[in-house]
Amino acid sequence: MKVVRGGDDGTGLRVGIVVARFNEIVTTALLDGAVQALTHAGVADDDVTVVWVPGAFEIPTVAARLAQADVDAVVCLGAVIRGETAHFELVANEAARGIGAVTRATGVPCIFEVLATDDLAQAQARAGGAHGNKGWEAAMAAIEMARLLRELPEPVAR
Ligand code: INI
Repeated sequence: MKVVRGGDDGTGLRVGIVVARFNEIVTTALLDGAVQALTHAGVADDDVTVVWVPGAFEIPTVAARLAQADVDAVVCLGAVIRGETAHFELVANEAARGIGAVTRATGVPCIFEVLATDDLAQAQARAGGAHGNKGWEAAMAAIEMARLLRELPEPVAR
């Protein structure tokens, strides 16, 4: 039996972070958590690229560009907070759909950490508050997936 686990060693990995400006008080905290986690895991500062986009809807476009360039994983950070219109649903759904499409099309792990919450307090609780920092968790997931893919065999032509 072969068991493959990715582990948490970020040494030598190149990581892109795409972060939305919308609800910046939350996303800045997610970004802080993600950067701290990458540093803790051994990712070199020079191997981290942070790109700010207007909102969560724009994340997939930049995630695709980074994934097609030279990163081992992309961390996607945003905060969608429920308002009074359906805009919330549209933005959250498109961000999820778009990031999922990029990761499957490119084969590069694109970690989905776009919070979708009913209010600001719920978001802040997950961005360095009572529920921890989802940015940290996202960064660790990126490292695990990047390492995992290096361990797995390359696809073969059939
Ligand atoms: N973008 C977010 O990142 N979070 C939100 O809560 C949000 N809401 O609720 O509107 C939001 N909207 C902007 C959207 O992501 C795009 O930037 C905008 O529609 C332009 O394409």
